[in-house]
Amino acid sequence: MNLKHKELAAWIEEVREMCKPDSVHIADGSKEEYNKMLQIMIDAGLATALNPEKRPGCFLFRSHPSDVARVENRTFIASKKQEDAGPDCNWVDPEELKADMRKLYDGCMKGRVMYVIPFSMGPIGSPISKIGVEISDSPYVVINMAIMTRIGEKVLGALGADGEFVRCIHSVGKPLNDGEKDSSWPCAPSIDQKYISHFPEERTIWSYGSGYGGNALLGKKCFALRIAGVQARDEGWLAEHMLILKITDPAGKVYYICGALPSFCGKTNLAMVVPTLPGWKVETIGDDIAWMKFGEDGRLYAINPEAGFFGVVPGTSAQSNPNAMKQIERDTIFTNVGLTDDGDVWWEGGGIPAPEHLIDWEGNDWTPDCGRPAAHANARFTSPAAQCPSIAPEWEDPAGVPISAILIGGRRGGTIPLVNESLDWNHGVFLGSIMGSETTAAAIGLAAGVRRDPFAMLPFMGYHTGDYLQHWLNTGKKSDSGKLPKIYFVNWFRKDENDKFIWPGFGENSRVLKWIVERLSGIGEAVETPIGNLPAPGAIDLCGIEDKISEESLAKILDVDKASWLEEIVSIKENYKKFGDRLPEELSEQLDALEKRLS
Ligand code: GTP
Ligand code: SPV
Ligand code: MN
Repeated sequence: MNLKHKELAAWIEEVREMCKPDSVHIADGSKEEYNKMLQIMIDAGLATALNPEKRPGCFLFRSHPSDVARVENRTFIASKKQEDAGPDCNWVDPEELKADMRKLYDGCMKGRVMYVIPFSMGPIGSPISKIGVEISDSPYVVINMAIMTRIGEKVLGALGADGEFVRCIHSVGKPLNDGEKDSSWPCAPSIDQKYISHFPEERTIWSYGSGYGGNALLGKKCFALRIAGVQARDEGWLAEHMLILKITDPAGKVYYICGALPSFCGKTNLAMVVPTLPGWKVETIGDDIAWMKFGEDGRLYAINPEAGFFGVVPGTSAQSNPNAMKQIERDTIFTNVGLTDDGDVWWEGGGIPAPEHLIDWEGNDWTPDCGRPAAHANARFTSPAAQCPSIAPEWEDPAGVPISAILIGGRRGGTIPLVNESLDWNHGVFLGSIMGSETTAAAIGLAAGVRRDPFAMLPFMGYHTGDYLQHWLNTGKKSDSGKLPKIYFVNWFRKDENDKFIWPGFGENSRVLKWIVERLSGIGEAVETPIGNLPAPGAIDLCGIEDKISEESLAKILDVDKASWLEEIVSIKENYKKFGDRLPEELSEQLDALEKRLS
């Protein structure tokens, strides 16, 4: 391919000289290229083609057992000054980090092809979109990027001769000696040889040693959240870890809602939710990331910068997420699920009885009584958004969709009610700042317990969290309060004394969405409480699910327990300490006001 972009060509050459691959391939993004790469991986034993009669166009990969999720303690923000990285980022001096990584990159692609993947985050040509180029020695990354983003020639076209792009380097960190046979999932053997590094001032990402998910598909968390977060701060917009959904009420009125839920807390499920309430319809715009900018009318417009979904497989069933089940029937990549003897995939919680025998995610024989799960808890599907049955026709609208409400929430067994409407923008940002979640399988090596995860961004911060929260507060000053989205704090995960979820969740979450929409339109009833506006008794529609949840249980998860909230305040204060003098004043005022209202 002839590269018009001289800077891009020079950078490719520079990386080639450092990594010393056997050859270079610039991805054109064609279907032929995608198929050819899969064939190469099947022939090399890296991929398994599933039975085309069961799962046409589907493939299975098994990762190395050490390489199954994001590695947060190996994720670095190498800003020039340490204070700009703040308390939640692992800071390393950029020059030292580069020196260390250059040694690792030196010759790291020996025996491999170096793929150059031009990609667009967001529809090509949208004023909100941005371009990146990922250089990777992993053909798995190429085909996943082809699904998750828009890649290839059309992106080079949009980049022109001098367009701006984010430089992303990725290597699995396993050069091959002459004649050495590749393993089925090459990666660096130990966790401390893995690096997920960000150079925010240079808008550059260097990843080494992992081939999995957000560690390797650099358009996703690395670019669209950490680097774009810094760009958004500088340029006055928002890059957020949020799903985007479209909801239509029985009268035909449409609302767009974003939702910040931490990893493993229900974004993909909510984005594709099938309402159990007659007359209501939900369609999907995005399931993980939202980029939002003000339109000329003073409203916030969101795009989904991605083109595919990288969704959690275990637990996905016709019951929990029928749209995802349909979506992954074809043309989907599965990673770390079980392989049945008839060439299909199987996972726990799929609502399909376990077969008598299968090959588990580690490649071993598996039987239902063997005591090990068949699929890894963080097994994922990679599937084009366009084939999601609930995808909204306007999901690629370059102008984005106007957002009416923002949901925030996490996994909390106690204290946090099912839904809580913030009093105003600043109070909503305060609620975002105190969000937390109990530990999940989305990352390796986290301690059990609640961790505060402001706006679900804790693992995805590219700069100081105090400044980030200030950026949210500033955003609220840019428009009239009537035009800003209303912020709602939700929690599907309250548990009873037997450790069982009280709220039925999934499709029934539409009942909470209904109340939110009714609040937006002015007819929903609420009671004022010290923590915010909660649904009035009877305001959450339980019609038809009286057998799943009683009014009494609902009252329990809509209660404000003063003692628990006072404990919560102690823990929030403790957490706020880490922001030091970068804790926005508005937030300490909000905390004081909450404490006053509670006493
Ligand atoms: P990431 O892709 O890691 O960011 O996760 P996500 O936020 O997209 O979460 P996802 O929708 O994949 O759900 C994660 C887990 O939560 C799965 O095991 C789901 O079955 C479960 N889950 C999702 N929604 C609900 C709900 O409403 N109630 C309950 N109890 N579990 C849910
Ligand atoms: C998450 O952990 O939030 C994910 C998976 O969506 S990954 O892309 O690996 O970050
Ligand atoms: Mn998801």
